[in-house]
Amino acid sequence: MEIVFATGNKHKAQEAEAILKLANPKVQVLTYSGPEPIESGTTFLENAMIKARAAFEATGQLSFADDSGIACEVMGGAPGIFSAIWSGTRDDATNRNLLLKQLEDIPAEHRAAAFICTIALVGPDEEVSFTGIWPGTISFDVAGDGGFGYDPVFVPEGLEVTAAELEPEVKNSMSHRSMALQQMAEYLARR
Ligand code: ITT
Repeated sequence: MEIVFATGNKHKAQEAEAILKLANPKVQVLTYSGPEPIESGTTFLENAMIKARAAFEATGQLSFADDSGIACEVMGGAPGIFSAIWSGTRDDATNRNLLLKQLEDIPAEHRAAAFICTIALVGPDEEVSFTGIWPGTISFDVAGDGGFGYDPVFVPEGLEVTAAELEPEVKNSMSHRSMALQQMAEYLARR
């Protein structure tokens, strides 16, 4: 079964391919990076739906999109849906350095955060969504060179290293994206 993944983010594409290969080997992911629709929604779900609907309309094939980000408790859930452009640029290092600066006076016990990923799946007769939440805390410094985005400043619950210090297979076995895609793979298998 072929399924289109609408994303311009190559890291997301790599992770999704690896996760879905294990979760449902019958699913073949085709990455689509056509004209990006304006993400005018106010939630991960609305933005994921906007991206998935645009891909379905352009390709006519069953399509999914991922809207994701990091939410910090002490910041009321920010950066949230604005994670990719938090500093006003799309540069990962600039974005995570700004977040570290904003939290510099916040003590360890108030640094709770979570990665959130909502996947929207759109086809001719269906519109469904799946969400994964990966809890943890924001570190005081960057560490690790794996992953992307906020991985070097995110310490998953139960671990003492950042997500960027994990092997890709380990991140993909526990991440927010993995939780959401696993649900999508199960949905596709029973459909
Ligand atoms: P597409 O919309 O084209 O898929 P994007 O990067 O613009 O790509 P989003 O609007 O969903 O995607 O923003 C997601 C941002 O959240 C991403 O750029 C990172 O800054 C952050 N993020 C999401 N998942 C992450 C992960 O697994 N590790 C680190 N940062 C992540």
